[in-house]
Amino acid sequence: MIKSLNIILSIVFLLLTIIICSGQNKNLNKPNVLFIAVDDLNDWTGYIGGHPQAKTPNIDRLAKKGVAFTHAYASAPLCNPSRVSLLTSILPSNSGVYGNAEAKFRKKIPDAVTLMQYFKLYGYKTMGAGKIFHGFNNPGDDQSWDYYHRINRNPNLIQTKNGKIKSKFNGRDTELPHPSLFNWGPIDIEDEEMPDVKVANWAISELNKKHEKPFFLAFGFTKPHLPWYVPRKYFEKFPLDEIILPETIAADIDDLPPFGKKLAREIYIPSTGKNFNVSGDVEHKQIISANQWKKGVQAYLATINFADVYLGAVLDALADSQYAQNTIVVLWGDHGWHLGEKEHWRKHALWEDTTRTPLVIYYPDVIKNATSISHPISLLDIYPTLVEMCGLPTKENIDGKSFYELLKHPNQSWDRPVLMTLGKGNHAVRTKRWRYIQYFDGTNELYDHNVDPNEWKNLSGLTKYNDVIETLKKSLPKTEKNQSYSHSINPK
Ligand SMILES: [Ca+2]
Repeated sequence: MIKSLNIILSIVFLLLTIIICSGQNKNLNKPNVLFIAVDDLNDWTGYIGGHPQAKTPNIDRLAKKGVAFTHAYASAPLCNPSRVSLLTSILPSNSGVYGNAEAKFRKKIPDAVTLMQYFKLYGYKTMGAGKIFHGFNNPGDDQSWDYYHRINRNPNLIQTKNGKIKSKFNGRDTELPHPSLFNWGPIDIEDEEMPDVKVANWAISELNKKHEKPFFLAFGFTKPHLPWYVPRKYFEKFPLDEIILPETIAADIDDLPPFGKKLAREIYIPSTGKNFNVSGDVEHKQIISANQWKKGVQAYLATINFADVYLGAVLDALADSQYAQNTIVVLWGDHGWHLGEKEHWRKHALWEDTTRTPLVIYYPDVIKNATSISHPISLLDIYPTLVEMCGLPTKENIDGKSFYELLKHPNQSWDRPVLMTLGKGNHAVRTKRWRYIQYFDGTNELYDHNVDPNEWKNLSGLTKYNDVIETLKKSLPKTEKNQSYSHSINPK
């Protein structure tokens, strides 16, 4: 009797051991995620071809190895709403997070479960550094991280006082009349002093460690965000007399509605209601009159190249690590940037150049790597895609939709229009062929990307496109969360 009880107990113990071990193995077999954000990087990457002089060999080699999206778009053309939308998979119109003033996004969406939080919930170790949410060196959300690594910044590098940036380093060569944030120039310091390099080195150190659980390792570079101060050698790769300006046409903005002109010439900040010209005149005019256009282009190219070098260092570390074969790499930018197209600089608008970003996903042996996809894709959809790729339960109550099937079968049709938002009532809808923009006052723009990739000719006034517009309008949000101010139209 006792003997048979012992046998039964042994069998039960054995079964329990098998169940527990298989559960652990299931978790151990989950892929890791290396999640890379690059701040303010537009389509000036080699693989997208937004500028012929862009030098991004490391992004390009990842693009060549993985699935490279040539038409990925942010939900909002501004850091905070774009990042909150990507990291919660909730559209700005459904969260009310329209601008940078709502960096504390949980005031608007207290119950949102961020991407990292969701992975943490299902057994992942989540670690971050740099700029993932809005703000460098700011975890942004306590619930998202097991560990967030703060960088020791060199206090001499950039000091801000009363909104003015002072640099103790020689070599700054901008002559702009408003040197607060909008500034650039070579600086004479070692790369290792740059905060982004410290972020990259931290990510490398984590890739060299043994982790007991699958990890979600996120890091975000703050370059090429302004100010474009990077070590001199990066500027020297782009001689000023060889700089090619972006393609533009005269009077491009003449066919824009008043609010479109305002977005082109002013800096429009949703959710504060402020719109301003930094020194009372149109920024583009100042840049031209101070002979700074080529210098700005040079500085942006140099700063992109700097970020690319250290992105490459992390990718090399991954390739040399024990995680090379079981890690999904996701590289994204948070929105686009203008450098004089439509007389516009910076972000804060709804055109192709302000909303298009790089997006590359690499997952060894599982997806159709070495592929390029030109279907428009929203960064909003990264969250559910990663959830599905890692075999986690489907996340309910989000706006995003997984495109994992597209990663496996890139030749399939894919016609999910992408929605972009700049404050309540201002939206763009992008399909493979069209970009439709509608502002809060009902004025609109329409561009045909089959013949007009630079969005030079606004077709919205032509009656023959009425049906096209009606179809595109169906993708605008049906309801929208409020924002706390009303728009003003006073274009200069
Ligand atoms: Ca035009």
